[in-house]
Amino acid sequence: MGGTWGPLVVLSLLVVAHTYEETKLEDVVGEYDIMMFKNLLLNTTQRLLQAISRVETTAAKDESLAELKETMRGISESLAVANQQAIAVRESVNNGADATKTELRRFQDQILSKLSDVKLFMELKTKHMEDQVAKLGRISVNRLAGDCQDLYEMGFNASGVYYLQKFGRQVLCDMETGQGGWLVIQRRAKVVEQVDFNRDWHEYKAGFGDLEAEFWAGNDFLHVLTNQKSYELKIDMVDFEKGSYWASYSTFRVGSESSGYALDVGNYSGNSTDAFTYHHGRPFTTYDRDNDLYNDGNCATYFSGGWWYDRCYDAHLNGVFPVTPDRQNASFITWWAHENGMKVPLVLNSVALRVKPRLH
Ligand SMILES: *[C@@H]1O[C@H](CO)[C@@H](O)[C@H](O)[C@H]1NC(C)=O
Ligand SMILES: *[C@@H]1O[C@H](CO)[C@@H](O)[C@H](O)[C@H]1NC(C)=O
Ligand SMILES: *[C@@H]1O[C@H](CO)[C@@H](O)[C@H](O)[C@H]1NC(C)=O
Ligand SMILES: *[C@@H]1O[C@H](CO)[C@@H](O)[C@H](O)[C@H]1NC(C)=O
Ligand SMILES: *[C@@H]1O[C@H](CO)[C@@H](O)[C@H](O)[C@H]1NC(C)=O
Ligand SMILES: [Ca+2]
Repeated sequence: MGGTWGPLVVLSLLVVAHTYEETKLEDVVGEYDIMMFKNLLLNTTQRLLQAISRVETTAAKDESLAELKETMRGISESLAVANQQAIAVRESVNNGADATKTELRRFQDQILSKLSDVKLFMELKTKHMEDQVAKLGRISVNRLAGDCQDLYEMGFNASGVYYLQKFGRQVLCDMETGQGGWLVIQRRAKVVEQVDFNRDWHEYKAGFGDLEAEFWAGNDFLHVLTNQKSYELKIDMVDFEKGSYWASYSTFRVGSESSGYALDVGNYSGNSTDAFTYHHGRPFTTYDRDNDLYNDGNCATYFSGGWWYDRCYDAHLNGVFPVTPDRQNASFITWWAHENGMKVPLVLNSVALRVKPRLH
């Protein structure tokens, strides 16, 4: 809709300007004033066109276009009034009625004051519109949320499912842990219906599950998300009998599909063990795409669930949910820990992976 009226109104503005020429205003007012006025028209038209093209590239254009339209209509009306005045002057000059030098000067003054009204009006309106466009630009371009931290900074401080305009998708935000602004990229928990994480490449690529329950955000999304800023990762885990643990990584980035969504993770801190750095640099593997380093088979087939397998894992957070936990079953959601110098598996019945822009 924006594309249709904009140029039309500008056109009518130019037509009005052109009519001024036909009435030969130069005969009535000084040539210098006419030139000034034409320059003003050109200038404001130029600015309006620039403003329109900016508005047309922004997202929330409807309101601003309605406003622009109104502004342009106002300007056209004022110009039409000024034009009527000019025609009246010319007619009275042509009719010769009272065409004395003093009368002519009186008309000249009227026209000039009208023109200066229009000039003022146009400058005010153009300025106002430029302000509107600038404001719109801030809202729709700079404030296009790309993660939960952006939303948090916009004042959204309640945890829950939000719509991320930048990526046109829903995400789960944790606005309460730490300073808020955490985007949950994976979650496992005891729910009414456990989600099957043994999925193929395309399902891991697109993401699956239920943001209110268990889900995987999707490898394509992880790639674009973690490449817009530098992100940290926090993993919260609960072993079915040993309680809770956390692991943080100040680097977390996922490569593009052509890299196999290669994992860039590093700089552990936490109160569990660093089981994830083992997977650094590895591409993603699913049962239908073997990118692991295990030569005799596919880790995703052996242990269930897509992951950045090596040969095969120290952390396995997309494994089978342990409905009946068993520390010997390597298909369950697992995180290798150390206990009294022994390597022991944590079997998790609750996990969440959250990312947040790293604060420098
Ligand atoms: C229009 O005039 C303003 C000042 O009145 C000036 O800053 C601006 O550069 C001019 N724009 C054009 C396109 O001539
Ligand atoms: C969330 O924001 C509202 C205002 O938008 C404020 O009243 C409230 O105290 C905030 N809550 C927290 C936990 O910061
Ligand atoms: C790890 O940290 C969490 C959160 O601070 C705490 O609840 C938990 O008890 C800690 N676990 C261990 C093993 O220290
Ligand atoms: C590693 O993490 C610590 C604590 O979070 C931080 O102070 C340090 O700058 C990080 N180092 C790198 C290389 O990112
Ligand atoms: C491990 O758990 C999976 C899923 O419940 C099951 O299919 C498999 O048979 C179990 N393996 C062993 C060795 O118990
Ligand atoms: Ca293999």
